[in-house]
Amino acid sequence: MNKLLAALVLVMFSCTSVREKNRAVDPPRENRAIPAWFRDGKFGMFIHWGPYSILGGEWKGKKIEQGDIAEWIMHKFQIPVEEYRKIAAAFNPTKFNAREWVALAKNAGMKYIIITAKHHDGFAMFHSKVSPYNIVDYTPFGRDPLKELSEACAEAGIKFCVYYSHREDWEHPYAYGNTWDFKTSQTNLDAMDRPELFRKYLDEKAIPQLQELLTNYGPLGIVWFDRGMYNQEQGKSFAGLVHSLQPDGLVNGRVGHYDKELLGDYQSLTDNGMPSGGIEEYWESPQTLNDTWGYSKFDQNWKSPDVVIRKLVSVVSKGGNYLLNVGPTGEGVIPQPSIEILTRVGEWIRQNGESVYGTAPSPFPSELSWGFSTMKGDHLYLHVFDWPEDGFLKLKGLNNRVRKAYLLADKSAHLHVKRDENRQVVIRLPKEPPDKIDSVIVLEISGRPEVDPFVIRQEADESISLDYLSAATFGKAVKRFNRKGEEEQFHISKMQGPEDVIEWHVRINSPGRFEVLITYAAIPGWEDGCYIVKSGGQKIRSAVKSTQGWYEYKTESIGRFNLSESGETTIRLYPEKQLGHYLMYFKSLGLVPLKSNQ
Ligand code: FHN
Repeated sequence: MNKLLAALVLVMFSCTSVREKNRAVDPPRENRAIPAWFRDGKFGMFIHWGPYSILGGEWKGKKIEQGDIAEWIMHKFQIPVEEYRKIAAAFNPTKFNAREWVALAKNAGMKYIIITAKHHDGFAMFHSKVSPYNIVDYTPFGRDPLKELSEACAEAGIKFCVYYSHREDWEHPYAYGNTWDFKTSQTNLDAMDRPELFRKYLDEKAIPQLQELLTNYGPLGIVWFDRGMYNQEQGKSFAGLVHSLQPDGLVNGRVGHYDKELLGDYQSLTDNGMPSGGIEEYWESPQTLNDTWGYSKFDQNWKSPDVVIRKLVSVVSKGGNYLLNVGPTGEGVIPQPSIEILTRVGEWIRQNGESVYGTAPSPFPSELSWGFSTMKGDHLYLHVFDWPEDGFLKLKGLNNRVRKAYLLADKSAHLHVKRDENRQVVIRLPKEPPDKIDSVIVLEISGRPEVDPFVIRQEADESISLDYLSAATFGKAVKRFNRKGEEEQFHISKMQGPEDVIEWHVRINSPGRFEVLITYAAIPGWEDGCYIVKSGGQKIRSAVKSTQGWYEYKTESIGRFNLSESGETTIRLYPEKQLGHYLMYFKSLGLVPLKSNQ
């Protein structure tokens, strides 16, 4: 290849990758924009607080074990509802001070607070006229902490948000969950035992309480639902209520059925979930500071400030928001270790906030060996966790000219930058990192980042594995998360027409013939979709088969490719024609080498 052609190819590849990455900040839903406070804010406080906080992980000498979650104590020890009511009736958190909690969050750099308005125990932490089982009418405390928090948040410029357990309610005889008190409760997560009774619970408690929350507490940033719903219609009616009464309010991704098409304005990852990267819809990861959400006097397994800061940076560099939990005591006090950790996080963020707030995900298609990166316009932020011993930080695949490099902690001291023989950017660093947890280096570059695409190599057995992480997506195709299952939760979907392309760059070192396997899920009704898998001049055309469920992935062989030349090739997958539905939930392509006699 002559030099001009090589440069042209480089530019084409670079544009490809940049286009792919820029799309990560596009709104996930066609009609609803994600507000700037969420998109740019990145960091929120989760608060799990309720009568379980009084118990602190212990009831009648029985203890919640380390690693288990204390807000589930009623369920764990099957505390009869009559007895749990007595515990709730003694709730008197006189040390609660809304302004102090909000100040703690604000000082830590958090931009929103989500508090449990009703957790699975069914107790309302707000003044509800729908059920007397609430903190104002049922306890000596007699105050409405949500009112106080919403006002303190408004004063401090923090978005106030509520958590509401919409399906699970251990106090209500017709809701899901309490099988030890009620023969009438719903007993399994997949199907309602008594739909007419569940409907009564929705109409008598969950929906009217949600209406109260949506009308009595000013503007809500998010209504955070949990544990999914029986069917999409029910999920949509909760999301619809939020959107109709609070048009600017967001709904998280756990509102609908976990095994069906995702509902909500953004995706909630699994608890403490960290994706490998690549999600191209807005997402948030709810995470604990120790191992429990609700207060446990036993759980001292606190994450260090270093770990918390690095998790924040890692989430943000992958395009997500970090929702970090505190579990106040029954007296209304946030545990001292939480305060100390958040205070240290705040110190770091005051110095480095520019590299977190309002940033876009890393433009690099794979992880960096020494840390993470974020970007904003023509500024690239390199978060260095492992300070190189030889004093030189190396960055592969960046094609822009670096105009200026400096430490975020000291903008006046410019760092020397050169390109080595492999075209890597090499930055000369001071001997000691300014921050042992994460030192941020700023690269001011010419234009928006242009980076090399990810190149997939053949495995040791010469097979080629093409997955969501290594792909670039175009048109409407997006890399997504789904809630079902604990693993393998990622896929690419929303392809509806030939311009909605999934693409991989592959380096062939051992040419040959390959059997092409595809893994995907498709629901009944999508069988009219056909797709093309293309490599150079070779094409495989195949028809979608129903796998019977949204996330029921199946693998099948669809044909053969002859990749007879060494070097780089591009493999693309796209719908053959325009469809009225998604093509499939794509998981992976596998190219398995064939022996000469096969
Ligand atoms: O069951 C709850 C749990 O108690 C806690 O509220 C977490 C927070 O994300 N959500 C559920 C489990 O996923």
